[in-house]
Amino acid sequence: MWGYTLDTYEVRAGAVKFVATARDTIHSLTIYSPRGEVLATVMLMPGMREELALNLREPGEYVIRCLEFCGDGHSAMLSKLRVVG
Ligand SMILES: [Cu+2]
Repeated sequence: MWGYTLDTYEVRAGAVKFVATARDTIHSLTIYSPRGEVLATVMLMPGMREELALNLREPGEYVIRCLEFCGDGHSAMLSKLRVVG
């Protein structure tokens, strides 16, 4: 409900494609650079498959957050993706 399940939590720097959906209600998949800048956001809806292709060149920790208010656990809805050089 209030979290992300990723196939992997570490990728090599370069082209990364996120393929995502929501299981319960509307959420978003928002990717922040290691410097805290929003790189991209996509709305996730149950039953819909969204794709987001990014070029993550900078090694570091990319935070993934939800920007759609989705309920009690919304503010804790976060994950991290490590990009290695
Ligand atoms: Cu949310």
